Amino acid sequence: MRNVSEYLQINEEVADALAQGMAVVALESTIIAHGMPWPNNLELAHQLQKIIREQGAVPATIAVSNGKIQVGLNDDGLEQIASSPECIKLSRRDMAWALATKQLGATTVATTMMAAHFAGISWFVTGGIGGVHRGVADSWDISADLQELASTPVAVVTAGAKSILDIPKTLEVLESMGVPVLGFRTASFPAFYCASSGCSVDHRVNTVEEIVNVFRVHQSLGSQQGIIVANPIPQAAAIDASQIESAIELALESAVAKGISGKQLTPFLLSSVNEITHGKSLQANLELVKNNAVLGAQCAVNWSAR
Ligand code: PSU
Ligand code: MN
Repeated sequence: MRNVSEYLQINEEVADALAQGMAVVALESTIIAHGMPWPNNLELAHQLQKIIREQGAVPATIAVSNGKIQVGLNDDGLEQIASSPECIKLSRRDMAWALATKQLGATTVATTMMAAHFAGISWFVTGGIGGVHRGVADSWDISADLQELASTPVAVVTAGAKSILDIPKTLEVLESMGVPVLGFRTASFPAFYCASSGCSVDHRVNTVEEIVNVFRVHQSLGSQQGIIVANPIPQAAAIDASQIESAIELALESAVAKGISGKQLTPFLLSSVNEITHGKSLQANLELVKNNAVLGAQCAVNWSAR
């Protein structure tokens, strides 16, 4: 019954690179479609591809269209995702429906991991992962990203998680599910806009070689989990913790007042925080993703060289 290839469209450049064992880096599209405003989103999408190429790897931005999981968007594909209001945010539960009914959809961390694994791509660069939301006891809102990290062996390079989430609970779930959380040159789990959340990572790693070795051993053990490579935002781009905390509090209050929940919540909070900080958070967001693209590409290149 299983026939993934029927629903997978890998572009020629990515397919060639994979066939030759060259470095490939997956990129998600929800960050473009629902995480950032136009036209910054399209500009970032292009910049990420350029950064990854400069490091010697091939970028593969992932999305859904025409009944296929597209692995490796070209310029037209990127523009369509960045500019189409009808583009749907797809988590794992949405994938079969979106493919069967030929929706235009953007992939989250969960579905980008899923697609990368289908395609044979081991490295994935994003901004922030989803996690356990604040107020989880009432809402039961836990991102499907965590379940995917528990069951799909792809390495995810991230600037941690935003404090729109309950970071201690997010880390507890990752521990329960056996997902290694590595801090790149830090012992603290980064909080997206801030270099530190005040929570510890499991293990600090200081070099690309160390990251790659850990993931290699992880795979040798037959582990089904992904791993998290937590890469703090560069200091020059970071936002003061108290400033971002008050913006997040306001955004959360506004979400409650407007009755926003479920899959709309994360995009709503992102755009509210952007408004409240007068675009400062967007600037930080752009810088941290680019920083992750450099590290993710370096890991992929090292991974493929051996
Ligand atoms: N966190 C961010 N920026 C984002 C997202 C999360 O700082 O763009 C996106 C990612 O695509 C992530 C998704 O996988 O939101 C999680 O959404 P949810 O909480 O609905 O699972
Ligand atoms: Mn959710």
